[in-house]
Amino acid sequence: MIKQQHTKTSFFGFMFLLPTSLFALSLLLLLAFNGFSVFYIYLPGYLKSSPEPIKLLPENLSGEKTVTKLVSSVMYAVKEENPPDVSKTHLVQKPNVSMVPSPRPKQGRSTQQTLRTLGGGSGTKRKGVFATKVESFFQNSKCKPRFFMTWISSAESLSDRELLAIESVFKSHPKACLVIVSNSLDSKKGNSVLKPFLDLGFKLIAVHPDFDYIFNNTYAETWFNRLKKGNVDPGEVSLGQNLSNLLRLALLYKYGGVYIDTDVLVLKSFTSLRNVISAQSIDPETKNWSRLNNAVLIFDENHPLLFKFIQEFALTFDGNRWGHNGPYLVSRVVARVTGRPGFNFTVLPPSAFYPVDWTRIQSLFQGPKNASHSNWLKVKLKQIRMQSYAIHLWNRQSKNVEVQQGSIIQHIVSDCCIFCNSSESSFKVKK
Ligand SMILES: *[C@@H]1O[C@H](CO)[C@@H](O)[C@H](O)[C@H]1NC(C)=O
Ligand SMILES: *[C@@H]1O[C@H](CO)[C@@H](O)[C@H](O)[C@H]1NC(C)=O
Ligand SMILES: *[C@@H]1O[C@H](CO)[C@@H](O)[C@H](O)[C@H]1NC(C)=O
Ligand SMILES: *[C@@H]1O[C@H](CO)[C@@H](O)[C@H](O)[C@H]1NC(C)=O
Ligand SMILES: *[C@@H]1O[C@H](CO)[C@@H](O)[C@H](O)[C@H]1NC(C)=O
Ligand SMILES: *[C@@H]1O[C@H](CO)[C@@H](O)[C@H](O)[C@H]1NC(C)=O
Ligand SMILES: *[C@@H]1O[C@H](CO)[C@@H](O)[C@H](O)[C@H]1NC(C)=O
Ligand SMILES: CC(=O)N[C@H]1CO[C@H](CO)[C@@H](O)[C@@H]1O
Repeated sequence: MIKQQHTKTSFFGFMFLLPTSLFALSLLLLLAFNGFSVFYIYLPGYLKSSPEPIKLLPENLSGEKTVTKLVSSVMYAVKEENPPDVSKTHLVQKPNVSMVPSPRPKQGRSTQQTLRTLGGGSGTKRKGVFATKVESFFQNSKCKPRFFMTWISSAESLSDRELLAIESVFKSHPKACLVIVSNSLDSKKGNSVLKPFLDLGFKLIAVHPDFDYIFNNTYAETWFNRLKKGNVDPGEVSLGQNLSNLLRLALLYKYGGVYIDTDVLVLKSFTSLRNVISAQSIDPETKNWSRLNNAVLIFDENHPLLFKFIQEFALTFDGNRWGHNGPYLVSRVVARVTGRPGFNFTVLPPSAFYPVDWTRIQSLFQGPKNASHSNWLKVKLKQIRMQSYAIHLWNRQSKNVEVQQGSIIQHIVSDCCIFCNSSESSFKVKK
């Protein structure tokens, strides 16, 4: 019903733009359509996409009749929480610069400093390098699909965990191209870290970000210029993290492809997924999603939803509120555009990328405690293997947790590793 109304309204809106003769014709057309009680009309160049922006999961997750009805409509309660540890971090380490709001001039300076650390400073000598590198990489590599990661910490802090995430991308997508947007890895040290992958013929590069280029001609540019001038209060939260939230959106908007966080393990091919974002949690009663997450995003270039995300980021940035520019941002925007024509995307159920909630992620690392627990582990593992395309490890909650013998994660690690001898050691299996 709602769908129909929306379409109808838009159709009427459209008609008022027409000359009268056409208007009359359109009315006739509309009447004819009404006869069939169908309002699903394609107007070339206007209603380009389906008037059903949020579809259900398009297919069987690998053969099982699982996730059927999931996200039929949207939960508008996109309430923000306080900074537990839920998150997002991993990508970015807090730059060693205080971002606490302070007198203007000083703040401007520390922003500059941070931007330099992040590789987005005003350095002109790299002008054009990013564009050239990325474009020739894509041209020469004939790849499907394109993956993007960002790494804004030091090369030394890239651990076996992140390497395993990279392995998992190629294990499921041997023909993929992976662009790691990173200041620190676009270096000698970085090359040596990535060499084992190149030696096996996988296609990946690490490249220094050029924010001016990546954000060019988007709302991100406006925001970024204000930030550089010291006119954005970066707030207390790490600027790097927030830039990472924006960077992923702008990269996908520009190039299209898959963005994944470095604490996500890919479990199976994404090639059947297009224009998707996934719920992180659903409301147990209504079954509507209650929160989306931005750790995995798959979108075509210039997708209108990405445009909205970037716009929202620029207009509502608040560096003092946890998650406001990340998971909450995508949740807010999707809630708002749901039901509007012109957006064509799918909200996947949590099982797609977030099969285990951050509050329970540690259970993946536990070995069997007794017979019934052992049984539970088996069922859960089977479920993840069947239903999930990827698994977000919520590094902040799990990075120091030991992997016990017989745990789910131990099996998953061996499913998705390429250099299996070394990866497993990073997950410190307790014998
Ligand atoms: C919506 O997107 C799907 C792929 O996700 C595509 O097959 C379909 O043609 C699109 N529909 C419209 C109306 O653009
Ligand atoms: C799901 O997959 C099974 C086995 O591949 C198939 O028999 C079934 O028809 C599929 N269901 C849907 C809804 O596609
Ligand atoms: C939740 O979904 C139901 C239908 O499943 C819908 O009627 C309801 O409006 C939705 N609630 C919210 C808050 O979106
Ligand atoms: C980080 O900042 C602290 C305090 O400002 C300083 O003591 C420390 O040396 C800095 N570390 C690095 C790596 O710059
Ligand atoms: C931004 O795009 C314009 C064209 O719209 C181009 O002239 C300009 O050089 C671009 N700037 C950067 C930094 O890439
Ligand atoms: C088995 O182990 C689980 C997890 O530690 C525990 O919650 C459960 O109570 C145990 N069950 C029995 C029968 O001991
Ligand atoms: C892991 O395997 C690679 C080759 O697959 C080998 O070069 C390397 O030495 C091995 N590392 C360990 C710790 O066994
Ligand atoms: C406003 C906002 O979302 N700031 C975020 C910047 O990044 C940190 C780390 O993810 C978040 O905690 C903040 O919420």
